[in-house]
Amino acid sequence: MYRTRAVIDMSSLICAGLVMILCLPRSGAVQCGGLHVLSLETPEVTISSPGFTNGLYYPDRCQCQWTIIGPEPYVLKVEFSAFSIEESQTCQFDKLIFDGTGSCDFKSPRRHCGDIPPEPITSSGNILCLRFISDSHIRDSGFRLTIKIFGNVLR
Ligand SMILES: [Ca+2]
Repeated sequence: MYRTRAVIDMSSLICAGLVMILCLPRSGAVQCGGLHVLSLETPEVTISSPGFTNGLYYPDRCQCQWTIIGPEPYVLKVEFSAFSIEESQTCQFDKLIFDGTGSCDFKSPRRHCGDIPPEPITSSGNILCLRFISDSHIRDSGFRLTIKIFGNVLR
């Protein structure tokens, strides 16, 4: 059983280097994403999907990217406190993806969706990027996660 949908593929924009940090639902643009620099004084940041803190479902047509940079030699660890993203077999519709390699090119991203939060994710270096992508149909309550400086195992 397949639903017919007009999927707006914004991946070509990412390839062109134009990483969008917007949701573009029919009701109007919503900003999302950002850059967070952590330090020993500010060792963690909490990030949530657009609308989450107001108790809203995330908008359609989001393309959000967050970049988190921690101090060397620490790595970064992600812990989820809420997770509910439109479920699909391969998370091809709505998804949360991470790149902890430091390159933030999302070359081999694992997609996350559904109602079961991923196991805690740890970056391999001091940079972690995440993207939240939603398509143009069916929304959910979204996610909230905390990224914190972790360990002392880089190098
Ligand atoms: Ca959706």
